[in-house]
Amino acid sequence: MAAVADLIDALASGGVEIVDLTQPLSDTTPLLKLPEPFTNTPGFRLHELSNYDERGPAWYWNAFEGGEHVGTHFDAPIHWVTGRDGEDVAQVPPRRLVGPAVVIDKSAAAADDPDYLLTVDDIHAFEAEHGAIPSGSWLLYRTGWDARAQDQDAFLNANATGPHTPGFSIECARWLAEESPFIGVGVETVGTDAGAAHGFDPPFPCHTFLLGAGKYGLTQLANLARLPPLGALLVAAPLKIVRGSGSPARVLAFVPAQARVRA
Ligand code: 23J
Ligand code: MN
Repeated sequence: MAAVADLIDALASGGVEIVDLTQPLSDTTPLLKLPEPFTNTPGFRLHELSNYDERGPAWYWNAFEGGEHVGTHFDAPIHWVTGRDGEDVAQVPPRRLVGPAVVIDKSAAAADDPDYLLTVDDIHAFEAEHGAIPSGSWLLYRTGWDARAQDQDAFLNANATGPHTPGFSIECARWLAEESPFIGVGVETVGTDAGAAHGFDPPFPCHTFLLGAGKYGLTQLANLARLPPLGALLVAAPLKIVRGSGSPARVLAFVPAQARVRA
């Protein structure tokens, strides 16, 4: 098999490009805000150990702290009670961290309605237009929310009735988990569920069904506008935190140059 050699050549020649789907991780990265009485996650923070100074004359380094579910991050099955007997983030097989990316663009719908919920019909319409979904794919759901990712208030888009951000319909979440060829979903928003999903039945259906089915979530993705609808390869690299429910992740896409959409 010459596939890896061909890939190395394609990377060298520019025939394949790497698109970084990761948001910067810092103390200003937006955070999920759960309603009372639930515990919220701490943000990401660096603690400087030395900076070429008396604490370490030739080296700069930091300690860091923060929740597992901060910034661009991976949700493991064990994160949700429905997946409690499933994999923690260290147990996710590497083969499941690499797969075809299927990119559905609902940024126009989400601009009109911040509570827009993706439906099974939307996914069937995508298939009719672009072709069949490969098994083991990741569904990457473009909503335009990445443009808000440097601003906590715009990103959460909360008012007196709570946060208003796009997500998946209850039926779509169930179909994704139980019937679809997808092994995970990736979103641009703070979580895989819609902002209003705490009030759905069941609450947080995307977490409930996907993680309960041993599938995965990726959040706060960037640069989905630079991917084609089909044809890119996703690589998600969460930290191998033993017993971890998730982890900040570096997420990359391998994109055939002629298929790349210029943002
Ligand atoms: C805990 C409770 C509710 C939600 C979440 C976490 C997430 O979105 C997450 O990051 O997994 S909705
Ligand atoms: Mn999460």
